[in-house]
Amino acid sequence: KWEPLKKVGIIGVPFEKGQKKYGVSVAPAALRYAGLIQQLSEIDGLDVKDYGDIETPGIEEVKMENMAHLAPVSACNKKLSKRVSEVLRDDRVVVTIGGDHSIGVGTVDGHYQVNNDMILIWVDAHADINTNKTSDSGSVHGMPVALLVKEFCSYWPYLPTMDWQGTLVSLRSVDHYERLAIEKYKIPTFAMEDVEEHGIKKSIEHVLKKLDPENKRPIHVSFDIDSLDALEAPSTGTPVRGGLSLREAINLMEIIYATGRLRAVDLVEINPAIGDESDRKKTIEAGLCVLKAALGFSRRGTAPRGVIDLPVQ
Ligand code: HAR
Ligand code: MN
Ligand code: MN
Repeated sequence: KWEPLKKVGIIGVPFEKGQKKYGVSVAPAALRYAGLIQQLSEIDGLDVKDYGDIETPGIEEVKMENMAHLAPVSACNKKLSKRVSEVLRDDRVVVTIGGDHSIGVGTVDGHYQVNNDMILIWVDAHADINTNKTSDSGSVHGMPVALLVKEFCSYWPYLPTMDWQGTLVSLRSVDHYERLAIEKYKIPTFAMEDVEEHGIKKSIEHVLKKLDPENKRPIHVSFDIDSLDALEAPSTGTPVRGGLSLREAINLMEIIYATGRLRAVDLVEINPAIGDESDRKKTIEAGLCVLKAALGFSRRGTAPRGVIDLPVQ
């Protein structure tokens, strides 16, 4: 019987070389400044440990066709993967704060090292399943899913192989070759049309049932803030309208939390340098709400621990 783990470990990854805009590397500091650790610590019974930031300065660039900053991306992910495994071995749910989504390679790899039966739920406006042969941007944050899928090995020069099982949720901006890849390899997806058809609750229940009919596998959620509607989370590098409401994202996380099997959450692509003060505040608050929902915060409220009556005069 699975119970939610009441211990969490936070990793910050101030990394932005997986895309071209300045600012996404500031997100871990911005979230900490906004009260990340304190707000999580206020969740009933939750023990929060901060494992600090992953930094890999001074990595020498190597040239790779249509794949920018491959060497720094690899170095960062290698270090991150080890840290993620370490946090999981400490029996904590690992929460990784990006950074851009190229860091999803390291978080999933690190998780896979510890739980090779894990399932992955990639919540994103984009499919992030380009290779350097199909990408229009050459940015690695559009490629992590393709880097994680075993079937894609032959499309890359060399890669660790993973017997990956996962699904993409909240899609609404999929490139032509990405669509082809999804169809060719039958990657399960829940695009916004599907969320529309079933509602978020049924959609997530379908996802969980499909990936893990016996309810026994650890869950990894890689949450790109741009899965939210651009009105809900404007401070991000590639916003797309028509996305999830914050309420839907909270509900998604609550449902996954309730399984008791959530072991890793990534929160990526918040860019505090984009937009004005109100955009920034909205986006960071949305990120915090999503994380809190993933870690057991109850919108109903919780009575104080061990107290059974109101104080008297
Ligand atoms: N599909 C486009 C590309 O490959 C855009 C993807 C980038 N945006 C993200 N990823 N935030 O989720 O470049
Ligand atoms: Mn993404
Ligand atoms: Mn995205």
